[in-house]
Amino acid sequence: MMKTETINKAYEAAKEVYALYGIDTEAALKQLADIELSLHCWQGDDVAGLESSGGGVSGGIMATGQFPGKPRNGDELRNDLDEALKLLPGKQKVNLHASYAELDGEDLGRDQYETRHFQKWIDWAKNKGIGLDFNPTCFGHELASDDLTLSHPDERVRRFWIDHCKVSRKIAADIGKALGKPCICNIWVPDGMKDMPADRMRYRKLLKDSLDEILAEKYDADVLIDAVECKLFGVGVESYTVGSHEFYMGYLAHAHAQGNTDLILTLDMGHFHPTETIADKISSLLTFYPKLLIHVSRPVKWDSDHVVVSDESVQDVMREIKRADAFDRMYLATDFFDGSINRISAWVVGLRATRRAVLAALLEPTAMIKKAENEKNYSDRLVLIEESRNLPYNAVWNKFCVNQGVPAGSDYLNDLHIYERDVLQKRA
Ligand code: RNT
Ligand code: ZN
Repeated sequence: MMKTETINKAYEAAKEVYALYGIDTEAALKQLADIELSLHCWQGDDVAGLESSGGGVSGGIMATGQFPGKPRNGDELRNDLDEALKLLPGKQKVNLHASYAELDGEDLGRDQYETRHFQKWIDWAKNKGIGLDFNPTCFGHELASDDLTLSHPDERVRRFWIDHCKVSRKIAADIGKALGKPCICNIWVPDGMKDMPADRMRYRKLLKDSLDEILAEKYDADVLIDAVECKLFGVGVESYTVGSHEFYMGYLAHAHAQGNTDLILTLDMGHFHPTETIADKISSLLTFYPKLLIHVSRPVKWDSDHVVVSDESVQDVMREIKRADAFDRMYLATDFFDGSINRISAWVVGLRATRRAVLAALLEPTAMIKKAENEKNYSDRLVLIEESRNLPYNAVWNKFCVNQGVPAGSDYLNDLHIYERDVLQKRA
């Protein structure tokens, strides 16, 4: 266990160093406490969902691993979320998928889901004073087995998914109303093809028509924010993705021109070429659109959705947001799934890494670096960028944990071990 006294001493020293760079660590701690991260529920059960039939992944995404103690119902999943949330400093929301509906034996299709099927989630969130986000689930279903949903040429299949997305928006809006916080409803469809399509255009036109219909109904931005998530490829759908980056860039321009100016784009860190990062895209999008949703993830050689750690790509994304002074224009949501380790540890590591990267960015002496650039002092700029990456932000992070009443450093391991022994192992 780290002693609070040690943490405080290290913090005071760090504070002095940062002051030399014109950075007020107290202000950064305050700002960090207010930044909301949306914790994805689907890490908790390898994207299985709570429906009695179907569920699970398909459409190019995959969760692997057999770590014992996977939750068997909504109550166990919420219990696990409670445990993770206890170990996370700062504000969190929880991000749901439609496949986490609790139908209690009712035999309904996803196109017939209603808000009442999420009542337990709403009550749970209300009780905790947190917001919820939402996603239609256009995968893990027999009608998604062609890897085509909103762009399916069969009108019956396409209709099913259109209706599913429509009810999802309605549910999301009700959630936003019930919790007094806008619910982000993010549409991602897996649609694509394993091998070279002969008619790329056809599916893209169908996807556009489907989205037009889905998004036609207006909801108040106080309760619902719609987002669309682009992608490059998935396993089994390597040759063609209908909803590519260019497709959704175009769609966004189209929607905004039609007056749907609340629609936002989702950039998932794993959805581009393996050497391409999303950091550079942020300022481009913010030049034209007021807000942006980011799926914080860690692709390992492909969109593998590994648990987020403090690597260069996450740091880069957060630095770009800081440099654009845009944390208030950003919705930050995590998106990864690893069933090979304690699933609660995955949440805690990933969310803490994300928030720590936000902190490191807030502490960057951006004004100094920009000044060097404005004066065309590019060597000074490089020196400052390099030094600022190695400033003692972790001492400030530990102080943040103490302030927020959660274990600092890796001290939360003990809590995880106890929960694993007392809860997870008993689920066998
Ligand atoms: C898939 C997308 C999408 C999903 C979740 C489950 O590649 O990233 O966001 O991971 O909706
Ligand atoms: Zn994603």
